[in-house]
Amino acid sequence: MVTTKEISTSLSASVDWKKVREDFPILKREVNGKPLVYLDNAASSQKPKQVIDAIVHYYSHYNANVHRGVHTLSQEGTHAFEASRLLVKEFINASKTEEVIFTKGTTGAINLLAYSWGRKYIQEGDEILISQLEHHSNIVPWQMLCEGKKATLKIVPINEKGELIWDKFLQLLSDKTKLISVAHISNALGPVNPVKNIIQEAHQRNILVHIDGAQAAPHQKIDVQDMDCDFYTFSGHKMCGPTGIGILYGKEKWLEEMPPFEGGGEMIKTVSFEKTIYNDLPFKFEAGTPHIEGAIVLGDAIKYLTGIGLENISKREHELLHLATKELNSLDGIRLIGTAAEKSSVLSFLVGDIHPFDMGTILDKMGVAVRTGHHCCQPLMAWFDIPGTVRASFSFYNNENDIDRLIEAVKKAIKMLS
Ligand code: 7TS
Repeated sequence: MVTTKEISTSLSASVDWKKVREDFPILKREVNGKPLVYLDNAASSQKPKQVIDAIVHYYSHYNANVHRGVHTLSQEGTHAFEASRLLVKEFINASKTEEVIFTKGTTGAINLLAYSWGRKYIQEGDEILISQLEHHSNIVPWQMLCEGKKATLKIVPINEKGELIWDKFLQLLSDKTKLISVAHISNALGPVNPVKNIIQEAHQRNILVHIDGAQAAPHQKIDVQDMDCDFYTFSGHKMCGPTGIGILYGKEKWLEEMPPFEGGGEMIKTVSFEKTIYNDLPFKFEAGTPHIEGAIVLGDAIKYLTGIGLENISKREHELLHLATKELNSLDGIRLIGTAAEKSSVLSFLVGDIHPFDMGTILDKMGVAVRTGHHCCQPLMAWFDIPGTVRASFSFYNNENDIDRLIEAVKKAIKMLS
């Protein structure tokens, strides 16, 4: 099998971004009579033809259930499914494939964690620490857990730039803190959190750390061993893969101790009415027929991304972010929300008192797709005391022309709405 390392090193350092863009058929379509400018990558990425072809190939050649058939199709499917798990393991530098659990997505993975780990380890009076920046997926499962357990959810505050306030974070750590669960990168504003420092501080106090990597895995090299996080979660659909598939990474020692989340086929070794013996990792957490196509094709998405190189992707997206920030800032009345020193390719903004929905609707009429609203971060919007933002989020397949089109559309919208 080809490993991600081999793919990365076989490529030259310089990337032909024009050619890369050609891989995305959807970028050739028109919206409202204008060529599409897709700047909603933080919500979901587009898919290259290599990924689309892999879906067709799976259903045309070896569609069958996995881990249960002696027949050739099932064996081929099982092989591809487990080969993809190996690719994920390499992609995040986990130490074992047993530490890689296929889930429905980041939301599914966090719910698994809250339900399984949380129910076992959280007791009355314990505290779980999240931040003001979190996506609802990294708030509500912990709220539900705390409610049931009479535990407390504590919130790390942020400053005006959207950065975590380090001193306040340290002050919130106590003997009662059992888990810290924070985003690697904020989806609404783009700041990159100092996750390595957070993990170091937490581990000195025997606190476990979950990192929500939904917005980081598509954009930068992830190394869970170097980071030393206890759990890491992310979604396939944000990184050129299919929807409905995601990953829970967990250190083996924690996953071993955790009880299963869902019961059913696949997660058992033997079942009798007297006693059921659960399966080994990772299958203990994968009850029922999995999203086979999703898991396999996530492997193809990983091959695609590592083929370009995560360092190259990161660099390109930063170039686009800097250019767009500069251009947007030159317009009158622009208020950027989230100006952290270290940022990912997300640009959230408001213009005067124009409502984000009105701006988004006009941009769409001009073929420019952005997200508007609270971005599933209502507590964050409440902190800034705003109804939401207009969010342009960039991917490596965007280009300078997309930025020109965004700026032109925002200018027109300002004229129409002011
Ligand atoms: N965590 C973060 C940081 C996210 O950005 C998202 C999705 C999730 C969790 C949930 O991921 P899912 O794949 O399980 O849905 N973020 C967004 C967004 O910014 N716009 O739409 C979805």
